Amino acid sequence: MILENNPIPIVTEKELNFNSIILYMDLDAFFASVEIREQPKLKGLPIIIGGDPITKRGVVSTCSYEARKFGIHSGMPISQAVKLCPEVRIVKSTHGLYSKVSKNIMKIIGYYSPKIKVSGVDETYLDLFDIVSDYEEAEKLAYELKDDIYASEKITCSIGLAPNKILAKIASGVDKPDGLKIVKPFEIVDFLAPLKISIIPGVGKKSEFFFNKEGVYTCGDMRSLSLSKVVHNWGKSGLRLWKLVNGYNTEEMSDDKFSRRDCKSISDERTFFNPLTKWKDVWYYLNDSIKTIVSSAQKKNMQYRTITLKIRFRSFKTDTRSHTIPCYCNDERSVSYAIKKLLLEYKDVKPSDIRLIGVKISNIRKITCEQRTLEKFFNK
Ligand code: TTP
Ligand code: MG
Repeated sequence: MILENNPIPIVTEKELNFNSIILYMDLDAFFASVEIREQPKLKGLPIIIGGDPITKRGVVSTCSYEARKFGIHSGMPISQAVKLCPEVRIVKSTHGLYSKVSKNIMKIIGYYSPKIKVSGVDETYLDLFDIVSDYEEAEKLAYELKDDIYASEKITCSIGLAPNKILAKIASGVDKPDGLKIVKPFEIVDFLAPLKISIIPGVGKKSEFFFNKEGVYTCGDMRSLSLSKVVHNWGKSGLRLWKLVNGYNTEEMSDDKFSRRDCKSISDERTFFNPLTKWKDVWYYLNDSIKTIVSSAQKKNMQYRTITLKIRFRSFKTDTRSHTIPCYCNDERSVSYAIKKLLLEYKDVKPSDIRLIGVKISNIRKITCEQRTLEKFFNK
């Protein structure tokens, strides 16, 4: 595309292509949801987190969706919030708890894709490029992620699925709470058209004011302007918005924007303070560790290829032996078989010399929807 009287191409080849599917997850009313989980009697009530419940001083960190109906929002002075809703309950924040919940959730999300970008205490981007092949699979994965988060922490989240980070973030907000919104490349223009221009991250109150002055209230208004007018009025930042509302891919999803947070391994160990005398007993405890690990991996929908046996002797010398199998597995038999084989290498050791035994699985990956479908097909 050529800008009038300008020989430089405005839309590059890359901006015409959408190669990735980005998932953006944002927890719903995060601090409030955690407090409601801890005190179920607060469920369904307008509540505020932050400030001092006695003096009613401070600002609102967040509030329940019931409180939002009264116009209360983050950053508002509590005194003002109480005027808007006199019966609102003020709950003091429990910060240590929020970061613990956040860490657990980010760990769960890390199982889904190694390409993850945590952008806040309750928000994360995932690049699903290597994980799914279309939006249908991405949707299944998103529902699984929502279920996993709820099963683990009993709080809900909203998810946006779209071809780039900006759109995924915007999408996550439109069906909150507990929402899932998908915006496919050909839907971008219609999806954005009715939304306020300020929905686009980076468009603050000041720039919104200047856009409004030119009659631009919605993304659709911006789209209807000629490109030359946009560039003349707002330069590069205007051009970026114009490309976005016209459905071009304004963002390059390069790897370096995502850090790799692989779930590297799952392990379990047993220490014997009283020496065991028989191999049968060593095997009994090893078997218990195997069951624990396999069931944990199955719950997380993980597969693995490497199985490691760890033995610490009474002398505190520690030995590890690993076995990598050709295909990914997630069944107890494969782990048992590998551990038995590795254990044979210690047949000359006296069981009473063993202080600790452990099992670890590594070389882990999440089972994708497609792989599960294939497995179901072959197991029929
Ligand atoms: P947000 O994700 O912005 O808000 P939220 O999760 O409470 O609600 P939503 O359903 O709209 O996503 O922020 C996450 C947490 O960060 C929020 O629960 C509390 C904290 N926070 C503050 O402490 N102060 C603030 O001004 C904001 C915006 C958030
Ligand atoms: Mg949130």
